[in-house]
Amino acid sequence: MNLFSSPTTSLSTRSPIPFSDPWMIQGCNYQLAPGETTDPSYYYSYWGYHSGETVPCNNQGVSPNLTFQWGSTAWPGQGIYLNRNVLVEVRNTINSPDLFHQVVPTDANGTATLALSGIIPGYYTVLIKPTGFLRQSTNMTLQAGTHSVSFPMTVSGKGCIDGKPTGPQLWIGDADGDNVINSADYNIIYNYFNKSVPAGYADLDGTPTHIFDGVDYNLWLRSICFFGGGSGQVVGSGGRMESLVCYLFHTK
Ligand SMILES: [Ca+2]
Ligand SMILES: [Ca+2]
Repeated sequence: MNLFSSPTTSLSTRSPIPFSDPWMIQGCNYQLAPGETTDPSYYYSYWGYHSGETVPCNNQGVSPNLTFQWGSTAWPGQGIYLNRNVLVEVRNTINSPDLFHQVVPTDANGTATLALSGIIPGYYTVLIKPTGFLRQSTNMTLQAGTHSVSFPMTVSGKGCIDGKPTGPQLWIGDADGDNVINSADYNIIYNYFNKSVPAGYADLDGTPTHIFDGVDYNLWLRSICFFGGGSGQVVGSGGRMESLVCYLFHTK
């Protein structure tokens, strides 16, 4: 990390490179210097306010806690149940590998709390995937302490007939858990229609009986229609899932 730039080898002419406070060393929050402001043009003393001091490191070794809520508490009344397994992932960016992942069950309100073990304070992409839904993501700062975040698990698509914006629609239809809605999910619903949802597959509406029926089929069909754009498939945030994650996703 370059903190200063200089046109010569003389450090006395160095200029600070702007960055956002608080900045960190090995995951430690470095406090503002006495009198320092968050103004990026703040002038840093030649001698440095913290010269020779131990870096404050109150946060190091403490994992952030995440409390998240997905969906709407109105959904159970509409037949979509929120108490189901949810895969939680933390990445540096949407396309980088998982730094953390864990499957956690949410309660009837779609809420769960977990410790993000090994995550040092920083700015991250957090992704969740409730069973049956496609993955959604958000970017947020994670530090020691508890963080709350919500995921709507809805997306506005285009009407199948009129092509007009649909407004928020359920981001649902992934029966086999690969983060793609396509004919493979249709075949599963078709093959097990009016039967119990087999192990390894996700009931879409999450009714206590866990049966594939016309409700699940309609949820799949609406997503293909609203989000598929005629392509016959819909891919969730971060792309198709890897087999390892799929395995975790299906493990209770
Ligand atoms: Ca799928
Ligand atoms: Ca069902």
